[in-house]
Amino acid sequence: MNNRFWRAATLALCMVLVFQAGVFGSESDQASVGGGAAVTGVPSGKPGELAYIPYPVRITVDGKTDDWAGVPAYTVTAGPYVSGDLADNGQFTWAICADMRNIYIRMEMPDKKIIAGRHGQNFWNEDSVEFYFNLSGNLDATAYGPGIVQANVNATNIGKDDPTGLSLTGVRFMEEGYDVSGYAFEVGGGWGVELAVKLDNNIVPYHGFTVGMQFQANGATVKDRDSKLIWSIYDTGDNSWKNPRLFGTGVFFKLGSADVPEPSRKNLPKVIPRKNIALDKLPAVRVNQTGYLPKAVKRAAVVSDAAEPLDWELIDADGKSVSTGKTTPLGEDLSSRDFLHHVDFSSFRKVGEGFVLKVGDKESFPFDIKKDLYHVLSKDAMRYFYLNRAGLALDEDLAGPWAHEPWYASDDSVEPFSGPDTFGVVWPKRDYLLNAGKGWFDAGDYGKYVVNGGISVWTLLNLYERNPTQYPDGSLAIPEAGNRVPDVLDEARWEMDFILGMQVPEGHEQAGMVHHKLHEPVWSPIPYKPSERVNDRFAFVPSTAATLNLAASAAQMARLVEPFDADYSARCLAAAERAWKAARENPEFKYGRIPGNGGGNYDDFYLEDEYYWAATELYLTTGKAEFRDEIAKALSSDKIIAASSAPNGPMYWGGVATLAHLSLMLNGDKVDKATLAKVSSLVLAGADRYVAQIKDEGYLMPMFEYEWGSSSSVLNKLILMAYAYDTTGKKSYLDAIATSVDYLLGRNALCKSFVAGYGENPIHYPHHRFWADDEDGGFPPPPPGALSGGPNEKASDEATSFMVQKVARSKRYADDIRSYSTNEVAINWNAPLAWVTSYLDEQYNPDSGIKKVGKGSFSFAGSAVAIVILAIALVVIAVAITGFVRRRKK
Ligand SMILES: [Ca+2]
Ligand SMILES: [Ca+2]
Ligand SMILES: [Ca+2]
Ligand SMILES: [Ca+2]
Repeated sequence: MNNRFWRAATLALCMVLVFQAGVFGSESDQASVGGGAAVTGVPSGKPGELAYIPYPVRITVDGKTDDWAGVPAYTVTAGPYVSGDLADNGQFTWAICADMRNIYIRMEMPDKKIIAGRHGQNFWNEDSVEFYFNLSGNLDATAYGPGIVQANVNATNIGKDDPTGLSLTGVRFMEEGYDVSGYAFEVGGGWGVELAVKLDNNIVPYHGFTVGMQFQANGATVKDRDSKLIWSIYDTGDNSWKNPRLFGTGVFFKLGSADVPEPSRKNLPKVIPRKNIALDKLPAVRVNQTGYLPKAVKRAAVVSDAAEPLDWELIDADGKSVSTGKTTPLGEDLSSRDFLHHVDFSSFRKVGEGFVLKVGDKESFPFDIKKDLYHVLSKDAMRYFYLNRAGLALDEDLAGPWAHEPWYASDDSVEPFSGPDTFGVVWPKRDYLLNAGKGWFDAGDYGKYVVNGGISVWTLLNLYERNPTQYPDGSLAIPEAGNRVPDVLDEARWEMDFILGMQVPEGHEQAGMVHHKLHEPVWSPIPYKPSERVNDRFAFVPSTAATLNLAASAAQMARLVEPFDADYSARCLAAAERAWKAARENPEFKYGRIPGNGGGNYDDFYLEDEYYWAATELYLTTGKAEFRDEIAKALSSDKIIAASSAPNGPMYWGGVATLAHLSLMLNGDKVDKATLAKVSSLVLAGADRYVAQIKDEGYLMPMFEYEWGSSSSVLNKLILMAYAYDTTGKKSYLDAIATSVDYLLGRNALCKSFVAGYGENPIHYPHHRFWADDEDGGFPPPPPGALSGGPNEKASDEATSFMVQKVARSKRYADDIRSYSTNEVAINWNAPLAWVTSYLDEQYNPDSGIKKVGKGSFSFAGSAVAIVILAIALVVIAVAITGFVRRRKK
């Protein structure tokens, strides 16, 4: 006999019998269940919004539920994430009643594997149930205070025989002195609790007494919580633990009353539906949801386990079939575990809107085919930086809904950290303040980090150095539009000024070194709006890595800004040379972790690449032999040589050798032939490796591991391919870039556009402290053009860690503000997005006003020249032959 079947069947029967009212919506008054003691006549409330609390009801708290007959019960299956199996943490049922001294609660949850006692005090992360009350009388309260509590009871309480000995956690639970007693017990196929919550002496139930209340269940089916069920429909994002206004409403109902009291709560929260769409409701035909470029490669992926090729059909906005063909079956894609087919409709080159790709009865989201596909997207990607500027009031006319007061303007006079760090090391007081205002907030937090600023500045400046016609003055919506300086230089300068401000001033110990980072000693909550001035933000210990980042990026800036602002250029170069000297004198300051909280570490213990990068930028700007020798030395190192074809990507904030290669390639006229040939061959080898990686991924982009920030690792690989295309003119590089961007914009295992505001199913809830999409709280949605870090096979936050056991690696992602490990945004990720989309705009949008550069752009001109030469040659031959014939005729 199948034991599991009988357990499930028994459970189902129990649920129907005992919880009939709840399962069927408690529509009617309660029928008598099980004899004369049953409760009757309790009015039905509104599912997820309002429930009546019958009293007085005689409940014996003994872990047996026969005394609950007739008390309405409610079944909850909704929540921000669900296990998908109703018999395994996929639902729970709750019931409530009271007498004059206690509120009684009963909660039960089907559960195939009880996981409890494995997460310390983090009961929320395992099988547990939660109840919440707001008995304060102020049901509009948006924060916890007297009379408002949350309590969590986990499954470790099963079998305890002392009802006063329950383990509980919660919010304000201890402060309120809540007296909760009861039992947890196993029931067929699951477990439950019967609890008494003793009423405060000040609270006496009366007919119509209105309270806030909430019931939730956490389910762990493998290890950590992977199911979160919530009764109140006002709480769609699991925020009741911080905002009691999201509770539902409870109204006490005196048994036997003829009238149904109205709740006194009138000001109900707005129900804000989550914008997430479940994967099984998304199209099986996966396309770039923004669209395709008319002349670029156009590929789609189709989830189907059909062994044979399928017919595909491209339908235009009028419903007309404009192109047809057969799919290519791929079989199983190992990263997603999806069975896939590919569609190639590259030969269709007509411009239009609202195309749909149909394969059998499956359809894609609608998409466009247009030349300027990336024109606005690339500018939005650039705008990310303006919208994250620190110390600046973002005006409504430029920033729209993302406008705000200046934040952390106090960074313009910030103290170096002193005193004990979290490791107990005491750092000495430094007698200077730093002017480290400006800069961009790094990511989802408000920290500013020199080593992540360095690569981000480099990426924007490199975009400009490669093609100075990109982002001329007036092209971006920034305050510096109209100052005669190209806007991309203005934007990069905002961060450069912060980096310069982090340098230890002359006349102090370690002068010329650069402080590693700047943030508060504790993480700020999320969401969170900072204030203008604070006194608990510090510049943490100088590091050699940060110092070399300044040397590199300031030298690069000096070279590019020189025609527009010679003074600033000189200032940057002087700072860069000071930094170089200081790094040479202080090579072993490899810190990052100080103070141990409040911000990311960004620690880097391998610095050969940083020396190489700094020497390169300094050499290209100054031409000094000292730096040229450093370049030659670095290029004999195996690690430097391997960097530009590292399987996870050619560069990141701690691996910067490839930045130097690319700067050298762009400035080939300043570099000796052998060096240029060497770095070019390294870059081409990397590009070839990454193009080859595309074949291994069913969703067609270069990926090795789905690392933290996998979206950016794809984009950095595409920058290498762009250099390869510029150098060789080989179309396969350009095709690889275009098709890989399709992955980021929706042709992926999640059918998700990882760029906010682009596509039918874009990211909505990035990990960002301001873009929390909570109108009530004054937090705007993410701005268009913000890139999510994307799937992370080592997903490690509260919203995703369970996926490591349960979900294929390219699907370990949650569009959830809590998911810093899969859904954060960051300056060093948006910078390559701006770079690559600007590149595609340059290549494919002749109307952009941007000049094409690189060999690829000369292919047409080149072939025109060839045709002319060939024509001349033919004429010469013809003339010669004619002459020969004539001579023969003579
Ligand atoms: Ca009982
Ligand atoms: Ca479980
Ligand atoms: Ca400008
Ligand atoms: Ca490094």
